[in-house]
This record gives sequence, C-alpha cells and structure tokens, in this order.
Amino acid sequence: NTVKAIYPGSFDPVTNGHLDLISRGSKIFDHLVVAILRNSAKDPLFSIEERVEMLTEELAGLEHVSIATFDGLLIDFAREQQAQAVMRGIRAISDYEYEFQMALMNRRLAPEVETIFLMPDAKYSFVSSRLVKEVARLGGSVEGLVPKRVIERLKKKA
Ligand code: COD
Repeated sequence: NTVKAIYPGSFDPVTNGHLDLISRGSKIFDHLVVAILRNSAKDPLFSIEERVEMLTEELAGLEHVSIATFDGLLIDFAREQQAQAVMRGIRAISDYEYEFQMALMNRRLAPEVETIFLMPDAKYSFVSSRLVKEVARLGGSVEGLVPKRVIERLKKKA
C-alpha cells in the first residue's frame, strides 16, 4: 500500500521552510508531488516558469519527489493524481485557522483525501514567502531563509 501526497502552494518563492517540509515529507510518503498553483488571486513576483525552475534546482537529487503545476481545485488535482493525502505546514497558531478551514473544506469535497500537517524546524517557523519578498525588496538580508540561488533571483527583481 503506497501513499502518494500532494504538497500544494504558491512557492513565490520557495523558502528554506518549504524545503524543510519537503525533506520531511519525502521520508514519510512513498511519493510527494510539490504542486504549484498556476492562477492565484495573489499577484506573484515570480512567473510560474520561474517558480518551477527554482523548485527544480533546489530539489535536484531528492528521491520520491516530483514537481507539478495545477489550476482549479486542489482536490480535483489530488484525485487526478490518485493521491491519498495533502501535506501542509503549520508554522504557528496563526496558520491554524486558515489551514483548518481549508482542510475541512477539502474533506467535504473529497472525503477520501486526508490532510496531514507537519511542523518545520523551529528556526524556520517565522519564514514566509511574503516577508522574504518584502525584506528583499527593501534591501534587507534574507540570507539563510531562502536558498542562495533564490537570493540571486530576488536581487534581479529588485
Ligand atoms: N515552514 C513550514 N511550512 C511553511 C513555511 C515555513 N517556513 N512557509 C510556508 N509553509 C507552508 C504553508 O503553511 C503551506 O502549508 C505550504 O507551506 C505552502 O505555502 P504557500 O504560502 O506557498 O502556499 P499557499 O498557502 O498560498 O497555498 C494555498 C493553496 C495553493 C494550497 C490554495 O490556495 C489552494 O488549494 N488553491 C486551489 C483552489 C482550491 O482548491 N481552493 C479551495 C481550497 S479549500
């Protein structure tokens, strides 16, 4: 009985918190699909192609992990992929309300798909793509919070 999980997100850009979670997930699940949402309400800094590239670069060599993009409902994508689980990260209590609502709405749409939450290493518990973008845009250092290649890409956007 193999378990396939989807790790969905915006990944705009991928952070060390996301990578920490992916590494943990890859040890638990037989297969983990990192799924980037194509059309989000959020206005992304990085194009979908750039986000795929960044994840491809950082996940090279990691076994049991693949990268995909999706549109529409997450749960439709999970069914199409025949995944049994959705993996999400909980950084702090503040994440809980949004994650709880989404998990229960997804369960209502697809009761057979289970949402599983993992916690990142405490040193990444304050890292978010949103704050990384803001600090980088205003000239602050995001060293250690995102991969080196992502820092270079952020500099080019500034
Ligand atoms: N440490 C650990 N986990 C982290 C960290 C960190 N530092 N940073 C982020 N995470 C976790 C987040 O908690 C989240 O679980 C995941 O990583 C991805 O984060 P983001 O910010 O890149 O992605 P989101 O939250 O914008 O993704 C939202 C979705 C794309 C999953 C959602 O909008 C969606 O499913 N959209 C499709 C439409 C749909 O199905 N809607 C109905 C939902 S009920």
